Amino acid sequence: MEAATLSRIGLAGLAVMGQNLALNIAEKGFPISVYNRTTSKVDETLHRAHTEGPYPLTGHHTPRDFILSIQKPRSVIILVKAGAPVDQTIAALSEHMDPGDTIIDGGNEWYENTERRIVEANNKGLLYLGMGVSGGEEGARNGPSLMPGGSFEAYNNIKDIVEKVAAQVDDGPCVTYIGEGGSGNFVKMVHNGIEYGDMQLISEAYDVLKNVGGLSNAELAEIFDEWNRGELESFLIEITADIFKVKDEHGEGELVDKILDKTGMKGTGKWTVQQAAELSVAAPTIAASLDCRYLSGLKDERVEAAKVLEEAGLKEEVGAVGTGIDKKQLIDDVRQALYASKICSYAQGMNLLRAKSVEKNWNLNFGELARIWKGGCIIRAVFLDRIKKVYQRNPNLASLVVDPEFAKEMVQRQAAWRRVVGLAVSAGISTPGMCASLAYFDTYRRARLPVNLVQAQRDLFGAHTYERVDRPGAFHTEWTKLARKSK
Ligand code: 2AM
Repeated sequence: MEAATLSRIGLAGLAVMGQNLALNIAEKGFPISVYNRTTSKVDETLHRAHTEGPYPLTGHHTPRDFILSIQKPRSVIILVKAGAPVDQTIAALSEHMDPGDTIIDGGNEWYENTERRIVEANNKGLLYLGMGVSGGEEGARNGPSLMPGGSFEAYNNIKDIVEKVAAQVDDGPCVTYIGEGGSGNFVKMVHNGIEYGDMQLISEAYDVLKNVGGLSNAELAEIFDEWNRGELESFLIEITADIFKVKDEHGEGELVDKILDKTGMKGTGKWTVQQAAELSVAAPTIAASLDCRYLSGLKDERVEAAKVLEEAGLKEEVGAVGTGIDKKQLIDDVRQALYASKICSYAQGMNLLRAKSVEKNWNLNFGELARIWKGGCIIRAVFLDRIKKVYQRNPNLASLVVDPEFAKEMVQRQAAWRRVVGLAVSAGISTPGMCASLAYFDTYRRARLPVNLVQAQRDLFGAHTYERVDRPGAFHTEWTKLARKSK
């Protein structure tokens, strides 16, 4: 084959994300070779490249043909199911690759798997990147947010491609070299954890507005549209407004009311919470969103619990709380509660990233992370530009909560935030995300917490010792003896 006919890059794994990313790359003018274990998907992709294009895309039915069709040093993106399929695909492809070639895993992979594969690839002279890809099907096709980590040399080999393929915002393409090792996967994992938090907080805002405020779907659509023109402007608020507008084609009313209240999930949110615990970082809003997904899964138990507790005399307080409510005020309060809760959730996510960056020496640039999340990805939002600027001003900021501008916004919103949470508690409408954010705020901002008592208890039953506020050293007290003696 003549050099001129070789592709610039290859992509293996042509499920939804793979197909769309391949077409995006081809559309940007980079000749690409594609491959999939089941060859019908190769032909499907070829067909799309022809009808949506024509774009410079060639299809290959064997790993060998596929690899040999790419110009050296080769860069091959793989987008197959995380876990064993990635190892199997690497084994099938790397057999035909040469030293200096690169494998880029674009799946939602556990970061330690990437770190293992980096070592395995290096042993064969291959370079490796673990690249988080966010934006779903639409993002992959028209501009995702990309989080590549691993070999810097490998990143430089594909920099021109990923910078064209990624979503474009006012301050550049939504891609940057994240750092070494599995940092790209880790950052994508935390992005997903933050996404869980955002979605949970939005669903709570919906719950309060619907069940305490009595808002109809039409009113909710209007409010979310309005919110999307202000400080909450974001992809998730925008799509939420759209969801409320869709009628049910099988019956009366809107489709949203017919959807079973049971959430699916694929695991990145759970990993985020596990990592937070592992690193001793508090991430209560993200944890609350995960717990809520678990509880939602117990649909049958919940239906039963509702019955049992009603028989036990539990009365719904929603009606009582909802009467005489000032709708306009409630809507404005919920908007403010949502915004303040969101700041706390992002503070948790960023602090988790910082803890990991310190542990692994990744040297993560938080301003850059916020910047590449401004477009393409699911959490994209105007508010991320603010976070970017905050970290540019002060890369060592202890928490978003204490950035002077965010601090002022939280203080301005705290009365509304407390009203919404208080109202929800009285009405028996659970708002675990908003409550977790508020408790996080109230715990973090207090110079003195009641854990002096916890320390005393630990010292009493386990002689764990305690420190004093007024003198240095570790102290132990014979609490029981002294207490009984003084009686
Ligand atoms: P398939 O079409 O041949 O099933 C999402 O499932 C993507 O991962 C698909 O492209 C799928 O290929 C691929 N995939 C899943 N398991 C795989 C494996 N063990 N080896 C290669 N590709 C795999």
